[in-house]
Amino acid sequence: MLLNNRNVFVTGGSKGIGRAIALKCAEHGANVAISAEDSPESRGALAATAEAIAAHGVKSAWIAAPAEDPETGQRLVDTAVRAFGRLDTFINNAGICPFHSFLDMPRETYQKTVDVNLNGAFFAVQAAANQMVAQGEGGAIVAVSSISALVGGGMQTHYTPTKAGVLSLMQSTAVALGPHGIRCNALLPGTIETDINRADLADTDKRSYMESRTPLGRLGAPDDLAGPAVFLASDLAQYVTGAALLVDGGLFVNLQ
Ligand code: NAD
Ligand code: RM4
Repeated sequence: MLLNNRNVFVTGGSKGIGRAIALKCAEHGANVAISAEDSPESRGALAATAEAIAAHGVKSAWIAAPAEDPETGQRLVDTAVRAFGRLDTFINNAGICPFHSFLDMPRETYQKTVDVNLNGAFFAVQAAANQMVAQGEGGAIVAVSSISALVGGGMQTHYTPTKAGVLSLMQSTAVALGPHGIRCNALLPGTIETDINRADLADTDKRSYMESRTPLGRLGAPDDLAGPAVFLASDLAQYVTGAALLVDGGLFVNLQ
Protein backbone atom coordinates (compact mmCIF):
# COMPACT_ATOMS: atom_id res chain seq x y z
CA MET A 1 0.00 0.00 0.00
CA LEU A 2 2.49 2.59 -1.24
CA LEU A 3 -0.10 5.35 -1.71
CA ASN A 4 -2.42 4.76 1.22
CA ASN A 5 -4.86 7.69 1.66
CA ARG A 6 -3.11 9.74 -1.02
CA ASN A 7 -5.28 11.68 -3.45
CA VAL A 8 -4.25 11.24 -7.05
CA PHE A 9 -5.36 12.71 -10.38
CA VAL A 10 -4.58 10.91 -13.65
CA THR A 11 -5.31 12.73 -16.93
CA GLY A 12 -6.24 10.48 -19.82
CA GLY A 13 -7.22 7.93 -17.19
CA SER A 14 -10.13 6.41 -19.10
CA LYS A 15 -8.12 3.80 -21.03
CA GLY A 16 -4.65 2.65 -22.03
CA ILE A 17 -1.65 3.63 -19.91
CA GLY A 18 -3.58 6.16 -17.81
CA ARG A 19 -6.22 3.60 -16.85
CA ALA A 20 -3.57 1.08 -15.82
CA ILE A 21 -1.82 3.72 -13.70
CA ALA A 22 -5.11 4.85 -12.11
CA LEU A 23 -6.03 1.28 -11.16
CA LYS A 24 -2.58 0.54 -9.72
CA CYS A 25 -2.75 3.72 -7.61
CA ALA A 26 -6.15 2.56 -6.29
CA GLU A 27 -4.72 -0.90 -5.57
CA HIS A 28 -2.09 0.91 -3.48
CA GLY A 29 -4.74 2.67 -1.40
CA ALA A 30 -5.11 6.03 -3.17
CA ASN A 31 -8.31 7.87 -3.98
CA VAL A 32 -8.13 8.46 -7.72
CA ALA A 33 -9.76 11.00 -10.04
CA ILE A 34 -9.45 10.73 -13.82
CA SER A 35 -10.17 12.82 -16.89
CA ALA A 36 -10.44 12.45 -20.66
CA GLU A 37 -11.87 14.39 -23.60
CA ASP A 38 -15.59 15.16 -23.68
CA SER A 39 -17.41 12.70 -25.97
CA PRO A 40 -20.09 10.09 -25.30
CA GLU A 41 -17.56 7.26 -25.79
CA SER A 42 -15.05 8.91 -23.50
CA ARG A 43 -17.68 9.55 -20.80
CA GLY A 44 -18.61 5.86 -20.89
CA ALA A 45 -14.97 4.81 -20.52
CA LEU A 46 -14.43 7.30 -17.69
CA ALA A 47 -17.47 6.05 -15.76
CA ALA A 48 -16.41 2.40 -16.22
CA THR A 49 -12.85 3.10 -15.08
CA ALA A 50 -14.08 5.12 -12.09
CA GLU A 51 -16.19 2.12 -11.09
CA ALA A 52 -13.15 -0.18 -11.37
CA ILE A 53 -11.16 2.25 -9.19
CA ALA A 54 -13.88 2.29 -6.53
CA ALA A 55 -13.91 -1.53 -6.51
CA HIS A 56 -10.58 -1.26 -4.66
CA GLY A 57 -12.45 0.32 -1.73
CA VAL A 58 -11.18 3.86 -2.40
CA LYS A 59 -12.94 7.01 -3.61
CA SER A 60 -13.08 7.81 -7.32
CA ALA A 61 -14.16 10.77 -9.43
CA TRP A 62 -14.11 11.66 -13.11
CA ILE A 63 -14.48 14.67 -15.38
CA ALA A 64 -14.76 14.94 -19.16
CA ALA A 65 -12.61 17.96 -20.04
CA PRO A 66 -10.44 18.52 -23.14
CA ALA A 67 -6.73 18.82 -22.37
CA GLU A 68 -6.35 21.46 -25.10
CA ASP A 69 -8.54 23.93 -23.19
CA PRO A 70 -6.29 26.07 -20.94
CA GLU A 71 -9.11 26.24 -18.34
CA THR A 72 -9.15 22.44 -17.99
CA GLY A 73 -6.20 22.22 -15.57
CA GLN A 74 -8.05 24.16 -12.86
CA ARG A 75 -11.22 22.14 -13.47
CA LEU A 76 -9.28 18.91 -12.91
CA VAL A 77 -7.84 20.18 -9.64
CA ASP A 78 -11.29 21.40 -8.49
CA THR A 79 -12.71 17.94 -9.25
CA ALA A 80 -10.14 16.23 -7.01
CA VAL A 81 -10.47 18.77 -4.21
CA ARG A 82 -14.28 18.57 -4.28
CA ALA A 83 -14.22 14.77 -4.17
CA PHE A 84 -11.28 14.12 -1.82
CA GLY A 85 -10.54 17.42 -0.02
CA ARG A 86 -6.99 17.71 -1.39
CA LEU A 87 -4.54 16.67 -4.13
CA ASP A 88 -1.24 14.91 -3.37
CA THR A 89 -0.19 13.47 -6.72
CA PHE A 90 -0.83 14.67 -10.26
CA ILE A 91 -0.13 12.39 -13.21
CA ASN A 92 -0.24 14.08 -16.60
CA ASN A 93 -0.80 11.32 -19.13
CA ALA A 94 -3.39 12.48 -21.70
CA GLY A 95 -1.95 12.54 -25.19
CA ILE A 96 -2.56 11.96 -28.88
CA CYS A 97 -0.38 10.86 -31.79
CA PRO A 98 -2.19 11.11 -35.12
CA PHE A 99 0.55 9.55 -37.26
CA HIS A 100 1.15 11.75 -40.33
CA SER A 101 3.91 12.50 -42.85
CA PHE A 102 5.87 15.73 -42.39
CA LEU A 103 5.82 17.59 -45.73
CA ASP A 104 2.03 17.71 -45.89
CA MET A 105 1.26 17.91 -42.17
CA PRO A 106 -2.03 19.79 -41.82
CA ARG A 107 -1.61 22.84 -39.60
CA GLU A 108 -4.61 21.78 -37.48
CA THR A 109 -3.07 18.35 -36.79
CA TYR A 110 0.17 19.93 -35.63
CA GLN A 111 -1.62 22.56 -33.54
CA LYS A 112 -3.99 20.12 -31.85
CA THR A 113 -1.13 17.75 -30.97
CA VAL A 114 0.85 20.56 -29.37
CA ASP A 115 -2.25 21.90 -27.58
CA VAL A 116 -3.26 18.55 -26.10
CA ASN A 117 0.15 17.07 -25.31
CA LEU A 118 2.27 20.06 -24.31
CA ASN A 119 0.11 23.12 -23.63
CA GLY A 120 -2.45 20.97 -21.82
CA ALA A 121 0.31 19.47 -19.68
CA PHE A 122 1.71 22.91 -18.84
CA PHE A 123 -1.57 24.40 -17.62
CA ALA A 124 -2.64 21.25 -15.78
CA VAL A 125 0.70 20.87 -14.00
CA GLN A 126 0.64 24.57 -13.11
CA ALA A 127 -2.85 24.28 -11.57
CA ALA A 128 -1.91 21.10 -9.69
CA ALA A 129 1.29 22.70 -8.37
CA ASN A 130 -0.59 25.77 -7.12
CA GLN A 131 -2.97 23.50 -5.20
CA MET A 132 -0.07 21.56 -3.66
CA VAL A 133 1.76 24.75 -2.70
CA ALA A 134 -1.43 26.09 -1.05
CA GLN A 135 -1.76 22.84 0.92
CA GLY A 136 1.83 23.31 2.12
CA GLU A 137 2.81 19.65 2.39
CA GLY A 138 4.62 19.00 -0.87
CA GLY A 139 3.47 16.50 -3.47
CA ALA A 140 4.44 14.49 -6.50
CA ILE A 141 3.94 15.21 -10.18
CA VAL A 142 4.57 12.62 -12.88
CA ALA A 143 4.30 13.36 -16.59
CA VAL A 144 4.05 10.66 -19.21
CA SER A 145 6.59 11.72 -21.83
CA SER A 146 7.99 9.08 -24.21
CA ILE A 147 11.06 7.40 -25.64
CA SER A 148 10.12 9.77 -28.47
CA ALA A 149 11.43 12.66 -26.37
CA LEU A 150 14.89 11.26 -27.15
CA VAL A 151 14.60 9.85 -30.68
CA GLY A 152 12.77 10.79 -33.85
CA GLY A 153 9.91 9.36 -35.87
CA GLY A 154 9.25 10.27 -39.51
CA MET A 155 5.48 10.11 -39.00
CA GLN A 156 5.72 11.85 -35.62
CA THR A 157 7.29 15.24 -36.38
CA HIS A 158 4.41 16.99 -34.60
CA TYR A 159 4.40 14.53 -31.68
CA THR A 160 8.05 14.04 -30.68
CA PRO A 161 8.63 17.76 -29.93
CA THR A 162 5.69 17.66 -27.51
CA LYS A 163 7.19 14.67 -25.71
CA ALA A 164 10.59 16.39 -25.50
CA GLY A 165 8.70 19.41 -24.18
CA VAL A 166 6.95 17.40 -21.49
CA LEU A 167 10.29 15.93 -20.37
CA SER A 168 11.77 19.42 -20.26
CA LEU A 169 8.71 20.67 -18.33
CA MET A 170 9.37 18.08 -15.61
CA GLN A 171 13.03 19.09 -15.42
CA SER A 172 12.20 22.78 -15.02
CA THR A 173 9.26 22.26 -12.66
CA ALA A 174 11.50 20.02 -10.53
CA VAL A 175 13.73 23.08 -10.10
CA ALA A 176 10.85 25.53 -9.59
CA LEU A 177 8.92 23.33 -7.16
CA GLY A 178 11.72 21.59 -5.23
CA PRO A 179 11.68 24.30 -2.55
CA HIS A 180 7.99 23.44 -1.97
CA GLY A 181 8.74 19.74 -1.52
CA ILE A 182 7.05 18.89 -4.81
CA ARG A 183 8.88 16.24 -6.84
CA CYS A 184 8.47 16.22 -10.65
CA ASN A 185 9.48 13.28 -12.80
CA ALA A 186 8.94 11.94 -16.30
CA LEU A 187 8.04 8.46 -17.47
CA LEU A 188 9.30 7.55 -20.94
CA PRO A 189 7.35 4.57 -22.31
CA GLY A 190 8.65 2.70 -25.34
CA THR A 191 6.10 1.10 -27.67
CA ILE A 192 3.07 0.08 -25.63
CA GLU A 193 0.03 -1.46 -27.34
CA THR A 194 -2.94 0.88 -26.88
CA ASP A 195 -5.52 2.66 -29.02
CA ILE A 196 -2.96 5.40 -29.79
CA ASN A 197 -0.97 3.07 -32.06
CA ARG A 198 -3.50 0.35 -32.90
CA ALA A 199 -3.69 1.34 -36.58
CA ASP A 200 0.08 1.86 -36.82
CA LEU A 201 0.83 -1.59 -35.37
CA ALA A 202 -1.81 -3.27 -37.55
CA ASP A 203 0.96 -3.17 -40.16
CA THR A 204 2.49 -6.57 -39.35
CA ASP A 205 5.91 -5.65 -40.76
CA LYS A 206 6.09 -2.57 -38.55
CA ARG A 207 4.93 -4.56 -35.56
CA SER A 208 7.55 -7.32 -36.02
CA TYR A 209 10.22 -4.67 -36.56
CA MET A 210 9.35 -2.96 -33.27
CA GLU A 211 9.27 -6.31 -31.45
CA SER A 212 12.62 -7.33 -32.91
CA ARG A 213 14.19 -4.05 -31.77
CA THR A 214 13.10 -4.63 -28.16
CA PRO A 215 15.62 -6.65 -26.09
CA LEU A 216 12.88 -7.99 -23.81
CA GLY A 217 11.28 -9.44 -26.94
CA ARG A 218 7.77 -8.02 -26.77
CA LEU A 219 5.85 -4.78 -27.08
CA GLY A 220 4.77 -3.17 -23.82
CA ALA A 221 1.34 -3.45 -22.18
CA PRO A 222 -0.30 -0.56 -20.28
CA ASP A 223 0.31 -2.33 -16.97
CA ASP A 224 4.08 -2.17 -17.58
CA LEU A 225 3.85 1.55 -16.80
CA ALA A 226 1.76 1.19 -13.66
CA GLY A 227 4.47 0.04 -11.22
CA PRO A 228 6.96 2.71 -12.34
CA ALA A 229 4.26 5.42 -11.97
CA VAL A 230 3.37 4.27 -8.45
CA PHE A 231 7.06 4.19 -7.56
CA LEU A 232 7.63 7.79 -8.72
CA ALA A 233 4.48 8.94 -6.91
CA SER A 234 5.38 7.16 -3.67
CA ASP A 235 7.75 7.91 -0.80
CA LEU A 236 10.06 5.18 -2.13
CA ALA A 237 11.10 7.92 -4.57
CA GLN A 238 11.37 10.63 -1.88
CA TYR A 239 14.76 11.90 -3.20
CA VAL A 240 13.94 11.45 -6.90
CA THR A 241 13.08 14.63 -8.78
CA GLY A 242 13.82 15.83 -12.30
CA ALA A 243 14.39 12.22 -13.37
CA ALA A 244 13.45 10.52 -16.63
CA LEU A 245 12.57 6.84 -16.33
CA LEU A 246 12.58 4.85 -19.57
CA VAL A 247 10.07 1.98 -19.49
CA ASP A 248 10.71 0.47 -22.89
CA GLY A 249 11.93 -3.12 -22.61
CA GLY A 250 15.39 -1.86 -23.58
CA LEU A 251 14.32 -0.36 -26.92
CA PHE A 252 16.27 2.90 -26.52
CA VAL A 253 19.66 1.36 -25.77
CA ASN A 254 19.49 -1.26 -28.52
CA LEU A 255 21.88 0.05 -31.17
CA GLN A 256 23.41 -3.29 -32.16
P1 NAD B 1 -4.70 5.92 -25.40
O1 NAD B 1 -5.22 6.49 -26.65
O2 NAD B 1 -5.10 4.54 -25.00
O3 NAD B 1 -5.04 6.88 -24.17
C1 NAD B 1 -4.96 8.29 -24.27
C2 NAD B 1 -5.74 8.90 -23.15
O4 NAD B 1 -5.75 10.33 -23.35
C3 NAD B 1 -7.19 8.45 -23.15
O5 NAD B 1 -7.69 8.45 -21.85
C4 NAD B 1 -7.85 9.53 -23.96
O6 NAD B 1 -9.23 9.62 -23.72
C5 NAD B 1 -7.10 10.75 -23.45
N1 NAD B 1 -7.22 11.87 -24.39
C6 NAD B 1 -7.04 11.87 -25.73
N2 NAD B 1 -7.28 13.08 -26.24
C7 NAD B 1 -7.63 13.88 -25.19
C8 NAD B 1 -7.97 15.24 -25.06
N3 NAD B 1 -8.07 16.04 -26.15
N4 NAD B 1 -8.27 15.72 -23.83
C9 NAD B 1 -8.21 14.91 -22.74
N5 NAD B 1 -7.88 13.62 -22.80
C10 NAD B 1 -7.58 13.11 -24.01
O7 NAD B 1 -3.11 6.01 -25.51
P2 NAD B 1 -1.93 5.69 -24.48
O8 NAD B 1 -0.91 4.95 -25.25
O9 NAD B 1 -2.45 5.12 -23.22
O10 NAD B 1 -1.37 7.16 -24.23
C11 NAD B 1 -1.19 7.72 -22.95
C12 NAD B 1 0.07 8.58 -22.95
O11 NAD B 1 1.20 7.74 -23.13
C13 NAD B 1 0.14 9.61 -24.08
O12 NAD B 1 0.61 10.83 -23.56
C14 NAD B 1 1.16 9.03 -25.04
O13 NAD B 1 1.85 10.02 -25.75
C15 NAD B 1 2.07 8.32 -24.06
N6 NAD B 1 2.89 7.30 -24.70
C16 NAD B 1 2.32 6.21 -25.27
C17 NAD B 1 3.13 5.24 -25.85
C18 NAD B 1 2.59 4.02 -26.51
O14 NAD B 1 3.36 3.35 -27.21
N7 NAD B 1 1.30 3.69 -26.34
C19 NAD B 1 4.51 5.41 -25.84
C20 NAD B 1 5.05 6.53 -25.25
C21 NAD B 1 4.23 7.47 -24.66
C1 RM4 C 1 5.31 6.64 -28.52
C2 RM4 C 1 6.31 5.84 -29.33
C3 RM4 C 1 5.63 4.62 -29.79
C4 RM4 C 1 4.38 4.97 -30.55
C5 RM4 C 1 3.50 5.84 -29.68
C6 RM4 C 1 2.27 6.32 -30.41
O1 RM4 C 1 5.81 7.79 -27.96
O2 RM4 C 1 6.76 6.62 -30.42
O3 RM4 C 1 6.50 3.87 -30.62
O4 RM4 C 1 3.69 3.78 -30.89
O5 RM4 C 1 4.19 6.96 -29.27
